Amino acid sequence: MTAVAIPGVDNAPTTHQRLLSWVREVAELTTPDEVVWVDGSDAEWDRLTTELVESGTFTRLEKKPNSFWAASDPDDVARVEERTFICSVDPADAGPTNNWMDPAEMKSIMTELYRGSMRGRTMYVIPFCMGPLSAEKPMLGVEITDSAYVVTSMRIMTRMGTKALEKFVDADGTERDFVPCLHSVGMPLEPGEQDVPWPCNETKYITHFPEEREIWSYGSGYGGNALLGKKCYSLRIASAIGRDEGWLAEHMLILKLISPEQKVHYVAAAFPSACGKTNLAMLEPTIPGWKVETLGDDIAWMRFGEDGRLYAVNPEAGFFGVAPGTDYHTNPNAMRTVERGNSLFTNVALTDDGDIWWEGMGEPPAHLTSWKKRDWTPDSDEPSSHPNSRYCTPMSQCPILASEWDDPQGVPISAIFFGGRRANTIPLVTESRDWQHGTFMGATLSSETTAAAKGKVGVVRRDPMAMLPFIGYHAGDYFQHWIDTGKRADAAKLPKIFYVNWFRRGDDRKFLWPGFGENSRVLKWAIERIEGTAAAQETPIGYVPTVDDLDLSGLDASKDDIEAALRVDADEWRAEIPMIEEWFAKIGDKLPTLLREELEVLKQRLA
Ligand code: SAT
Ligand code: MN
Repeated sequence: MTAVAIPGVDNAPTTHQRLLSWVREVAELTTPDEVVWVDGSDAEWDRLTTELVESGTFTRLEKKPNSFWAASDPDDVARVEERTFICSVDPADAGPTNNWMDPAEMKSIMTELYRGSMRGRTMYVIPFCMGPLSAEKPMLGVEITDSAYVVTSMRIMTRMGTKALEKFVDADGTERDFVPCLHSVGMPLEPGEQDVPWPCNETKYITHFPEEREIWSYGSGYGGNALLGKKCYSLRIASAIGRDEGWLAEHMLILKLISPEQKVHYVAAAFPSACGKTNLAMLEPTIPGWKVETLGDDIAWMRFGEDGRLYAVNPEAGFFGVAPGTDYHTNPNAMRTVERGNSLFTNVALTDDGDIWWEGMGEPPAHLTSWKKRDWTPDSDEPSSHPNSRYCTPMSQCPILASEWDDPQGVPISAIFFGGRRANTIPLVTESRDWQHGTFMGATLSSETTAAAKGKVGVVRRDPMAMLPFIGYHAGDYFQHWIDTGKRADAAKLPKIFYVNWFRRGDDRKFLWPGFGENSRVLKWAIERIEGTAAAQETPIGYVPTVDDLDLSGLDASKDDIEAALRVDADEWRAEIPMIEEWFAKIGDKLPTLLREELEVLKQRLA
């Protein structure tokens, strides 16, 4: 092919040959007007945000420093799971929980979509690193995108630009591996054509090539579809890398819990999208003397340390949190984080004086501009903000950020929580008997669907380890990998696994447990179980506290409600069995025998 003269393509600030040739190849395919190598500087941020204001994508907020409001296309508001593919060479490696297409076939379809797709636009090259830059083996990636919104979001969510690019070539000149992430909104501009505020395409593909460790995304500008360091790299591709290298990439927050005696425990917790991970990560305990610090709100990479304990690192550098429902009561620390500015808000409402507002933030102002860019008043019959609207804000601004957050070693995990959103059956908290039983709990985790993905909300589905849309390979192999992980360590050093449900409802449909800061009572009990100082009852499903085992001092809630939240109802559980069986049948032959045995044990205990 004859080289085309695309301005900027040769201004590469690196000698990394594979990167250079990939960038040139993509530029020749997508034919942008120019190529910009992203450096991550303040000057670049100022230039891009100014351009985004001029193009109508961003509105600068008067009331928050260096912060912007964006409203997406109304059809581009969440992850598109039905358009997400794992293109492994062998379909069996994608398993029953992923969409699969032959990689060569997918590449030929997408190559045609990408052909000329950046015409009239700038192609940005974003070098980034997931996890600390000082890691012995930094986890590198490069996102090529034609969206400046993606560049500014990636600047908040990842360690990127020059400081990441410096890691691409070793001191001795060795070129490091990186994950190529190609993204186009799929809306080329003809000469003179006016751009729209939120370019995207009706046709969408979010595609992963696990063997090549590559990501191709087309047609969406939104969150997990477009910020490819997040779910695509740090969960789908990283889970496949973790399987091969013996570690875990999980959809988990990481928090540091400090007791009144200054004892420290680190907890990782997996919940499906939009089930309160960020709130738990930044929780303000209601029990005196206890403190929580935050290390991450969405993703944890866990590897064994030299001492045989499991250490967690958060690969991200920002929070991409669900806005509605977040306020000074439910999550004061998230509010304080965004108050400091330097944040992006997508699909929330805009106030007349240049601030943001969303449902759950107290009394609504008399007039707002809704996420659909329409006039909105408290009488409007639609919410002002999309239920999956998001704030994107730097972790470094979090007032309770743990000092270890950038430590490449990570932090040793004492407890893993699995949780879902269930109106019935699942008690407030259950402790597993051992790692294998905990793996069973995770593998059978269920939750009602939320607005974080397109589709019906409120349907109970199995969401193993809260990873259903994020496991980058066969779910049966993934469960086996969890079991094997437990076998690689001394049982006493493994984190203890708990199953929680903050969302159980009473007969009146009201939540039985107050949640939020009161969840510290459950954390405290879990830690005391680990330390051997709290009691529990053995039940068919595991160890469950009684009302007397939990520290409920000063809690303003009815004892009956707490009892109902803790109840193990054998009938409800017996009704759960066929659903678990159906789920296991879906996993098929690769379901680990040990999990089938766990199900048999549960059935016997319930009989
Ligand atoms: O859209 S994201 O995947 O980035 C957020 C989420 O669903 O958890
Ligand atoms: Mn998430």
